[in-house]
Amino acid sequence: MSCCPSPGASAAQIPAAALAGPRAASPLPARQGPSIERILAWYALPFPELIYQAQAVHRQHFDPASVELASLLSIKTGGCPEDCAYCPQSSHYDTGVDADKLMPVQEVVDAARRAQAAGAQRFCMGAAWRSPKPRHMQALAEIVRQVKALGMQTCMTLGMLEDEHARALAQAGLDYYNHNLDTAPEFYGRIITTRTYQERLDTLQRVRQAGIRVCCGGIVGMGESRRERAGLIHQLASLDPYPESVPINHLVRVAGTPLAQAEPLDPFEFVRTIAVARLAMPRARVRLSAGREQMPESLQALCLLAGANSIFYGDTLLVTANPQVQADQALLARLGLRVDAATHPAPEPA
Ligand code: SAM
Ligand code: DTB
Ligand code: SF4
Repeated sequence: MSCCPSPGASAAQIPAAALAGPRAASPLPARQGPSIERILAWYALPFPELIYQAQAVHRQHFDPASVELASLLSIKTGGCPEDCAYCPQSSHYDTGVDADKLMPVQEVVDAARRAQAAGAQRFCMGAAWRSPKPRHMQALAEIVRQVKALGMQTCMTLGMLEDEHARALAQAGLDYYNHNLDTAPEFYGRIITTRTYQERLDTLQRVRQAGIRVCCGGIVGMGESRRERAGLIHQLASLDPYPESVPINHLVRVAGTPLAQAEPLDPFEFVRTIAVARLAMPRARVRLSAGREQMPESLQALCLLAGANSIFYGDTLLVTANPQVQADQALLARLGLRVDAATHPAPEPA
């Protein structure tokens, strides 16, 4: 990954097509997490001081030598009606990803078994939908039951959910639902025009009400400013309670998407974002998510030092490449990191 001199990359640096939408007013957060000013002050700390503070908080809640491994599978690929400017699976862009149907239950369970045999503790299943249809729910519930029966933690990301969909997934035993806020409210309309920030918040609330743990994070490197990165962390930390699992994705620039030529983010700004997420959400699992394939191992190690304690593990993410399993095993061994039996983060105190 190359380095760009300005940590506060401005929206003017990304292609005009990706900047077509309006900037929206911020929705009111449900609870007051750290203020944007507080978060910006963390971002502005000297790098060693920021890493020290993030490490100290990390160690209060987690063993710093323990990392969680989650494998991903795209159970329904491509042809998505949403226009997310970063996404290779949107039908709005010509990225060479073909649209497919929902995978048969048995194929998904076989893939989960292989991921478990390779060492994954959690199996995350993604579908390129705006939202699942009622006719999909029986197969989805069966997938959750069978993957869980293997002894793996289960996570799904299927787009927006109705109450009854969330309840059906909860009843099947789904451990986590991934639904990202992706960026700050005021930048959202520049990236996605086919849904609103409020719709994302509504689904997150339905997931919580159904009793499913929340996995919610975002993407950096889309041309947002530092204040907008801080705005994302503020929104996440203001969810009530904040998510148990927070994926921080680095944009994977995919040819054919409006963000294919986005200005690269300063790598240290990415590490700062991980550290700030750790400080703002001390008990969450902070997940070093998309973008590792494009990062040197030294940068990944810095992210783990800054408070990340989970990675996506397996040769592909959903449709783009991830580091090879053997390379990750070797990296964990070189860093002296362990993979323990899966646990869920302790709930945030009231
Ligand atoms: N369709 C569902 C949704 O959007 O919620 C689930 C699948 S979607 C691919 C899950 C997440 O993947 C997105 O919210 C985004 O954060 C991440 N993602 C997608 N494309 C990416 C890219 N090119 N680089 C980094 N992260 C990406
Ligand atoms: C998340 O926040 N990142 C994962 C998972 N949740 C579903 C997806 C990353 C996708 C990266 C691009 C791709 O391969 O499609
Ligand atoms: Fe569809 Fe999800 Fe991709 Fe957006 S991120 S285009 S909703 S698959």
